Amino acid sequence: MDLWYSEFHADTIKFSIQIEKQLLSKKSPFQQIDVFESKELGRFFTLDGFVMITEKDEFIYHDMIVHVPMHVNPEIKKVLVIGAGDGGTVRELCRYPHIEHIDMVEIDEMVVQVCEEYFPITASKLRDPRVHLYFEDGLKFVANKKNEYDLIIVDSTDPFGPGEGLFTRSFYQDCHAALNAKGILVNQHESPFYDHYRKNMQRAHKRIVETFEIAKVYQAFIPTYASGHWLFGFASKHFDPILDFKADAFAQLNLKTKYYNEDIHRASFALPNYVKDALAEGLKDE
Ligand code: AG3
Repeated sequence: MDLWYSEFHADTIKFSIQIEKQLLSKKSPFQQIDVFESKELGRFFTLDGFVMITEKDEFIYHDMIVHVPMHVNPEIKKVLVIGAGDGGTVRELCRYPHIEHIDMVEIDEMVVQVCEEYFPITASKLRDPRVHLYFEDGLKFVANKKNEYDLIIVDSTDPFGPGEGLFTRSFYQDCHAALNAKGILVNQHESPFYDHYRKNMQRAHKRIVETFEIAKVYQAFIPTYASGHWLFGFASKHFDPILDFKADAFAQLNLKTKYYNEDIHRASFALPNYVKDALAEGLKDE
């Protein structure tokens, strides 16, 4: 059988993966969830037809969304994770013994159920005693928190459907208020390459710059996301991700990581000119 999964990366660009088998197709109250098996990328799942994780490259995204902020402030103890139903972000956070408390707020309980069944390695730490799971709207959850967290990670879908509110100015303001004086916000920041994603990136950056004292963007190479060039946002009230990078703390922890390392930490903030220009251009919008 010649079965292919295809995703539009732009209006006239398709990315396809040959499928060995479709393992699940289910509609939750929030979105369409599909799980596939493929030869090259292993198992992967999509939400509303967009790849969220594949077994082969999820380590890149999860290393970069977690280990970058963790090495800027080695005293992070209390973390809020929004979205992230597959559990990959929590799995990486749980590798730090000094993290005491993780609140994870995922709007769609079905994503967690599916990932616990089909992606046990990614979801392996969701039942760690430090992890407190809430199946509710992250927007409302964060709006009720003040001065509480050292780190907020927004591991969301793209800005439509359930992920839409997680790219708004009022959400970033609520995150700012929910963070303590040394708090850091990291978010998945879309991609600079194709128009549609670039606009999402520009809008998010403008809103974060307007809300946070320090706002930087860093990059990673994620083969299964649009263009393979993906960005993350680092925002903080206090820390600069390069000037305050604690390389020694990383060495001491002796964490084995497959993507993140000391050089990557610094280098990931070095952006190509076309990306810098697009970010600067975006600040002028509206
Ligand atoms: N979170 C989704 C990142 C955005 C993907 N967008 C896309 N493929 N168009 C990833 C979940 C990993 N925990």
